Amino acid sequence: MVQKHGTKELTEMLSLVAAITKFIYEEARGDGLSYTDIAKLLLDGDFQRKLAVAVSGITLVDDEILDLDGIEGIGLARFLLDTAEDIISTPIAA
Ligand SMILES: [Ca+2]
Ligand SMILES: [Ca+2]
Repeated sequence: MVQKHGTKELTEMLSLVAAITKFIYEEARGDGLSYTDIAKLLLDGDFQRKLAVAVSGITLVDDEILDLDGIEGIGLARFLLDTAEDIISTPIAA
């Protein structure tokens, strides 16, 4: 019996990608993305935590993808849809 993996590490990785995407999207819709913006993001405590969480256990992501089942796939799809909705519905900065 192959060991069953959940989607914890994969979800953490997707959360990081989502946070970066949201940041770029907001900046692009605001005053544009600059090196200062990127520096600010990299120094942000919340972002650093997300990054650390995503990087830790990164070697397990492959295993999680390889044994994704239907329920997990639906859960991830839902997570991505919710994330996309959150990003798109963010008001444009004044
Ligand atoms: Ca900016
Ligand atoms: Ca992780």
